[in-house]
Amino acid sequence: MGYRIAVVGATGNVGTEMLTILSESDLDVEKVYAVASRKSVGREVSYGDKELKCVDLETFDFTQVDLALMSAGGEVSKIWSPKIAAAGAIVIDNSSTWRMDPDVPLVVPEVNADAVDGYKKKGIIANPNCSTIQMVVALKPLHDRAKIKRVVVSTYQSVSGGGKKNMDELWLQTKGIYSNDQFQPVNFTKQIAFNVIPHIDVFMDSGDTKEEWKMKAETMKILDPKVKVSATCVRVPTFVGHAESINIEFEEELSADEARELLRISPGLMVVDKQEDGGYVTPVECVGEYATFISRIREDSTQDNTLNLWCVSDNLRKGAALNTVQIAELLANRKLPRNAKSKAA
Ligand code: 11C
Repeated sequence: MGYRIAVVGATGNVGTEMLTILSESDLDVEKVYAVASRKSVGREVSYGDKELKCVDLETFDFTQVDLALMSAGGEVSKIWSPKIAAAGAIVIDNSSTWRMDPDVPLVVPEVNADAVDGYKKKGIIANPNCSTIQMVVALKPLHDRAKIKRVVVSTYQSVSGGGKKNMDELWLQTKGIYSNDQFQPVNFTKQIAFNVIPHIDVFMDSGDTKEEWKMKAETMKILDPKVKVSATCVRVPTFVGHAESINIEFEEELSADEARELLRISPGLMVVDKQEDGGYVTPVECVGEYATFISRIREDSTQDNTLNLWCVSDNLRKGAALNTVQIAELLANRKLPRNAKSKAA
């Protein structure tokens, strides 16, 4: 008997990717439910070559599923994740609501798989922020080899990180500029078409934005609390795929050549690093891919034991839906039992 899975927020950017990746996964799946808010009830979403009709979050009986993959936003998660866990299903939550809760594990399978067992405390597992996930997958093998002291990262984040409405705004604004139609910023604080904006999420008292704070706090929770992270997060006018320029200072010496070989053999990573025209990966090439791509690995000649690299990943896949499904696979590999509260357990 396979697992019964609810995808909550099934019509969103991440929910639709979750359904696609689930349909491609080796996970033993018995039944998938597409769960959404009342306004989307009856709407059809694709699950592989099948169509699923969305059912209502408010009335869905979560005792009939073993896992709930949540991507319905922070406010929904705050209310619903504990309710779903109380119904006996394990929640894998894509919002930021539970990430810093000490009783909720924050998991990237390539980095801290064993942390997943922490789900037993609250029945909730948190999926990290997209920009954190791709960075920690890249940092992990380097940290294991040469101990990272400090990371300075600048991001180039696509508009899909903010949902479909942000993708629409980039599209309409780009067209509008060509056709002399005015299109004022709505979801962004400034024009995003043909521009870059150094502001993602709200400002905090420190002067960092919350996106920048997440990159620090989440990296410390997932990788190592001793690693220092300084981040500048920037929205750029690409639709899908986040890129990051990462400067990494180590305690021990690590050459670019050795780092390249380590990254090449590490899970979840693909190194494309030819020092020639086009010998690196850009966001458009990572769309729809599972890997996190690493390019431009080189020594930073201004400081001892320091490397620079370029990291690109599909923010809707490894940054969200894929990581969530990988956590589900991790649980299945650890023989997660079916929901004990289910009538058909
Ligand atoms: C962005 N990283 O690109 C954000 C989206 O905490 O899960 C994901 C926000 C989060 O806008």
